[in-house]
Amino acid sequence: MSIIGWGWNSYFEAFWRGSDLGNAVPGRVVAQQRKFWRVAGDFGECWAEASGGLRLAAAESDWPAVGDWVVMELHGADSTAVIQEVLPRRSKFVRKSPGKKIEEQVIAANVDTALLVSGLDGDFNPRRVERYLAQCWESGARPVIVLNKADACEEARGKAAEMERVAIGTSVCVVSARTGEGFAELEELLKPGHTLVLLGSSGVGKSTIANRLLEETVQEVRPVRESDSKGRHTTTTRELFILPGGALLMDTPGLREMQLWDAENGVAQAFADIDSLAAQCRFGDCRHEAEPGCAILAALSAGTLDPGRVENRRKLLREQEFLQRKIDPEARQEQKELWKQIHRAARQKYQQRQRDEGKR
Ligand SMILES: Nc1nc2c(ncn2[C@@H]2O[C@H](COP(=O)(O)OP(=O)(O)O)[C@@H](O)[C@H]2O)c(=O)[nH]1
Ligand SMILES: [Mg+2]
Ligand SMILES: [Zn+2]
Repeated sequence: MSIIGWGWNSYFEAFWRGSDLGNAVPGRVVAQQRKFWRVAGDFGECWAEASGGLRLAAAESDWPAVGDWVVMELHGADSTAVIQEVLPRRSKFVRKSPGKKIEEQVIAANVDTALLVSGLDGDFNPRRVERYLAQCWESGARPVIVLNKADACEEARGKAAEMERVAIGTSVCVVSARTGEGFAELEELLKPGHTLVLLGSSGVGKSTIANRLLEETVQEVRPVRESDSKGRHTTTTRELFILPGGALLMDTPGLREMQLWDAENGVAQAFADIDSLAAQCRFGDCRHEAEPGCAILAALSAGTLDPGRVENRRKLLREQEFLQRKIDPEARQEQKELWKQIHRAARQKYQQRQRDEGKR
C-alpha cells in the first residue's frame, strides 16, 4: 500500500517538502506497543523506535500516536527503523492523561471524522456523549454520534431523539453491528483517504463495528459482563486499518475516563444552544441562578431545555477553569500560537501550490 492509500495528502506534503530530510521516508503510525511503533508506508510495514532527539522531547503529547505521520529512517530488514520527527498534526483527539498528572494524552492523530459510539443498552448516557463532543469539536475532527446495539433495544427511536437534543451541529446514526442495520448511513461517511476513529467506552461495540466495516474479523471482540454491561478492557493495541473502500479506520481501547484537556472552544461549541440563550439574558453577567430575565431559567421552566444538560455544561466549564489554572499559562499560550502558525503555514503553502499549478 502506498502512502496515498494510508491517507497522505497535500497537508502533509506541504510540511514534507518544506524540510531538509536527507533520505528519510514518510510513514504512518498504525499501532503502538510501549516505546515501539508500527509504521506503514511505501516501503511496507515495520517496527520503529524513537530517535534520541524525540526521546528527549519532554511532553507525552510530543511522542508519536496512532494516526501520526512520521519522518523515519529505514535501516534494512535486520534493524529497527528510527522515527526522527512527528509531522504537524492536522487534528488530534486528546484527553487529560488519567491520574494526578496534568498532562495531555493523544488518543488519535490526524482524524477527519470521529465516530462517538454509545450502546443503546445499559451504557446509554447523553452526558458522557456531551463530554466526548466537546473534546471532539476542539480536536479539529468532525463528530458523528453512533448509537449501536439497536437490535437489543426496544425504544431505539426515543433514545435517538434524546441524543439528538445533545447533538447540536452533528448527526446521530442508529446502528446494529450485529445485524448490519443502519450501516448504509455509516458507509456514506467512508471516503478514500479519509480517517475515522471509533471512540467510546469499553463494551459499546467499537471492535464489532470495525469488523463489520472491514468485512472480516480483525479486532478481538469480548462479551460484556451482564451485570453492568461494561466490557472488559480487551483492545490492548490501537490499530489503524484500511477499509475495502479505501477509508482508514482506527479502533481504540475503551476509555475508562474521559477528562477533558484544554477544550474551551470545544465546550462552547458543544453547548452552542445554551450560549445563544445566555446571550438573551437581561444581565450581561447573568449566572443563570435566580436573576430576573434569565433566558436559561425561562427555557428550563418552559421545559425546552434539559436541566441535566445545563448542569453538565456548568460542570465541564468548572473542570476547564481548574485545568487552566494548573496548565502553565506560558506553555498554553505557546501551544495556541504553534497551532495558529501551523495552520497558517499549511494554508499558505497550499495556496502557493494552487497558484503554481494554475501557472503550469
Ligand atoms: N446485541 C448486540 N450486541 C453487540 C452489538 N455490537 C457489539 N455487541 C456485543 O457487545 C460486546 C462488546 O463488543 P466489542 O466490539 O468488543 O466492544 P468494544 O469494547 O467497544 O470494542 C460483545 O459481546 C459484542 O458481541 C450489537 O449491535 N448488538
Ligand atoms: Mg474493542
Ligand atoms: Zn441567565
